Amino acid sequence: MKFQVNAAMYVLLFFPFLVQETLAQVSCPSLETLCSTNIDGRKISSFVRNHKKFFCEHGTDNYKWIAIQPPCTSPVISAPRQLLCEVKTDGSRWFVIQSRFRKDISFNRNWTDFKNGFGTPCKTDYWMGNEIVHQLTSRGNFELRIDMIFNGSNYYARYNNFNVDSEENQYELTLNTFSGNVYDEFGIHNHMKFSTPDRDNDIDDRLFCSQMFQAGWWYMNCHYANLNGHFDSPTRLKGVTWTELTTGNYSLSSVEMKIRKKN
Ligand SMILES: [Ca+2]
Repeated sequence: MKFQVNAAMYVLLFFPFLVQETLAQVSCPSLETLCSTNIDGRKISSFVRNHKKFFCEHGTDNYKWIAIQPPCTSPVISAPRQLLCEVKTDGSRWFVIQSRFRKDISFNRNWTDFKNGFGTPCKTDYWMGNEIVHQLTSRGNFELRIDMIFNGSNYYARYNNFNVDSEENQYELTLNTFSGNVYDEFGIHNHMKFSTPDRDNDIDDRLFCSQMFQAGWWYMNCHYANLNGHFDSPTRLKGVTWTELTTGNYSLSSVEMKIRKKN
């Protein structure tokens, strides 16, 4: 009798968790809220609570990033992979789409690499991938924030609307409604298509900006912001530039681009 009572209590206590786990394995909840978390990054949303996560330390002051491997594939995540969330800045909940401060991997890559993404969250510099950014930003209204460090000072640029169109439309960029503590050097890239060293989508028939600067980016003819450039390149305009800060001659110390679904 005692055994039966204990067994019944066990089922009552743990059945909801069993159901939750089972559902998580067979369904794929909305990924737009994947990065939802509190400010210190320790309590993450119910969606990811039981799934693989890796905390990335940021100095000694708690965590800044969490890498999360979603439990399922979907049109947004077509293959199992880790994604990077930023959980410290301005209310957190950011998907990191570009992270460059380790300076350990090249951004001189082809269309397929930029489409699928490259780098390992928490371990190397990182490009989330144009396809997943397109899939995410086609599922709601997203904002973009760019955080930069130059000469020891912090700068940011924010766009209240951010969208990347489909591959069929060459991952065309849409962004507007700027704010920040720098001059808006990226806004002029609005409506540019993405170019890589093996695909010329810039707006100048005489130039092949991606080959000239050996990076994938939304080049026009060619750039005012070159955030996928080469750190500390000796070649003018080839660096990781934000023209107002770096001119064409220097590189930012670090840059991070992140997006967040607006409520
Ligand atoms: Ca061209």
